[in-house]
Amino acid sequence: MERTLILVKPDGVQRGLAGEIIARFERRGLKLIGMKFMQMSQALAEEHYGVHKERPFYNSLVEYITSGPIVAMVWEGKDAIAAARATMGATNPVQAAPGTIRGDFGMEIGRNLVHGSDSQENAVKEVNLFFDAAELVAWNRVTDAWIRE
Ligand code: DAT
Ligand code: MG
Repeated sequence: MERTLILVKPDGVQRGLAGEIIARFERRGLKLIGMKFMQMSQALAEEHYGVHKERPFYNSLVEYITSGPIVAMVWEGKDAIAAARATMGATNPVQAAPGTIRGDFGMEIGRNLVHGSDSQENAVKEVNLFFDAAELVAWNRVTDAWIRE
């Protein structure tokens, strides 16, 4: 069972696409186990995007992600990380396939609407960075037998 951190980035919230984006993960069959509406601090953004610190786009990335409220979520399921990444689409929305979140709603890499963890190791780190254990809810979903064999 995997968990992945998903963020609706500030452009997604500002454009009124939070519900649409959340619905895509929900309809896919991933299970929501944590969610909060928040604005990221400078410190949280620097920690979250620490791997990109040396990249030329780092400052604008931190500025963008802290520029307004986001929706932070944890989604759970077998293969949750890869499934969520596929639902998001390629990092650059121009290259993202139609039918993906970025391919349907995005035009630029610096406004790509959504974040999703890219590996199990990073998922664990990112979930712990945004959520306390007590904020994650274990629950039985009655439709699971129709989503999972
Ligand atoms: P992803 O968000 O698909 O995991 P990433 O982890 O490589 O992509 O990069 C994090 C974010 O940084 C990405 O969502 C948008 C921004 N970014 C990545 N590469 C970029 C580039 N070449 N120019 C501008 N922004 C970039
Ligand atoms: Mg990434």
